[in-house]
Amino acid sequence: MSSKKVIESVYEQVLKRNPGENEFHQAVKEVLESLTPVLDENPQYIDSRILERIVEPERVIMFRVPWIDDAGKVQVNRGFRVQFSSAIGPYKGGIRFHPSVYLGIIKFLGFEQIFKNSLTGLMMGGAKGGSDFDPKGKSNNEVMRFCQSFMTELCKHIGADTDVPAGDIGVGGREVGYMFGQYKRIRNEFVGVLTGKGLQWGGSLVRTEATGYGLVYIVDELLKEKGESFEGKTVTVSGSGNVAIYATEKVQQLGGKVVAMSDSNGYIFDPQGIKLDTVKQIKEIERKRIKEYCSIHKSAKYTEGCNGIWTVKCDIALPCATQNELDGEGAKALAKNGCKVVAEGANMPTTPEGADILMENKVAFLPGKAANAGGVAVSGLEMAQNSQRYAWTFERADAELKNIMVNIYKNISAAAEQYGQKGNYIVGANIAGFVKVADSMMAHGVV
Ligand code: NDP
Ligand code: 2IT
Repeated sequence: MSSKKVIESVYEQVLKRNPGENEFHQAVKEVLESLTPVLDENPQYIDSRILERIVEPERVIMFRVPWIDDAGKVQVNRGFRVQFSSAIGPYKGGIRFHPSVYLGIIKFLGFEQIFKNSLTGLMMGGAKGGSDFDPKGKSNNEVMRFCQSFMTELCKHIGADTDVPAGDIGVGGREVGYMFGQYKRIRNEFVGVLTGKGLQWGGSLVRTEATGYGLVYIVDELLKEKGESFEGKTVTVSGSGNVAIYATEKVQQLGGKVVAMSDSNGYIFDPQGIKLDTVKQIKEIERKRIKEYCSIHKSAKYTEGCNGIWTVKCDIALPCATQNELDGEGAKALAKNGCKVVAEGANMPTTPEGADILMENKVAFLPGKAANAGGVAVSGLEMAQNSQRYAWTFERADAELKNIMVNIYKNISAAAEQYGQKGNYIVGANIAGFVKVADSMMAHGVV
């Protein structure tokens, strides 16, 4: 069978076996479509059914998470951990708490994580977990009780050399702390079983900033190649969570001006440049809505609806909120307004149509599995520090992060060029991420 036919048949099987999991279908399709030239050159991957195996998670765990709210009522959520691939290291990937979470979202994220983790050059397999629990509006005690119940089941399936979760949407330092505490209590082990830990108990410096900083480092490398820099550039950043905040911080440090940010309700536009301390206060400390910014800074305007952010004129756009937030319409608006670079801080924030439109309009497009790999990369460095029972300085962790992001840029550029698609970083990232995993699977036999 030709490579193209193999890919079509694997994709059809994925649709049939995973009905209704649209985000998973979307993520698989994008990766498979990039791989034709690799399969042409490596028929051994076809013979060994690497594609058929790589789209099937090694293990899917789904469980009940019962907990008691502040009113004394019993609540029931659903928990997930999808252990997708351990070909190049222990399973590794974040945990998402958001009401939209269902199996299809966790599978898409776990699948992407395989290739992202491979791109970091560190020994980490791919996984993702989460729950349809909504942390918004919950008290600290409710969040703690939920995290304890979630970890009471999850702790049977993870371990420092087996599977190491971390944060994602709705899971930050607070939630990692509660989950770590419960793991330690049940298993009677003080080990690096989660990353993104507090600095006093095994966390790594730079992990909080890593995804956002890494995103800006890789864009900076791309700009350098064009003889440019962030200096004087206008930037829009969607979202106002962990990734968005630290992407904004690094853009500002490098001389760029971030003029817009958002949350799931709407976006703020501040032509004088976003005052990040205010955003940190509202989002990290008070856990309130981004709209509040405008009552403090009169130069800013709030618009209801988060998709409108793509109509703001900018040189560089960094989608850092959630999947499929940048669609065809948004991509057209960006291109029309002269945007030159889009780099994904979130996982799969651009729809396939959006990505096509951006590339047709010669907008440089860096996909999430390369551009947001800085977070998991520093998670890998946290694991290394935990193994050494030693903590690196901020400068050392930051320098390692920068080095990893520069290497990712070089590797995805080289892979795109090698397979005749110079400048197509989607293809470059998928191929560069895939080959290492596929070769490892070949070496391990049929497992
Ligand atoms: P946070 O929970 O800290 O922030 C999420 C932000 O995105 C919030 O501003 C939130 O708004 C917004 N958002 C979430 N869901 C939606 C939605 N359905 N529609 C519109 N806006 C939404 O999460 P992170 O910053 O950690 O994660 C952001 C993205 O980055 C995700 O795609 C995540 O998978 C990805 N990522 C995260 C990494 C990390 O290390 N944390 C690493 C690599 C990727 P609101 O407050 O209104 O919900
Ligand atoms: O999507 C991601 O890469 C993350 N949420 C971070 C995963 C991690 O293990 O640090």
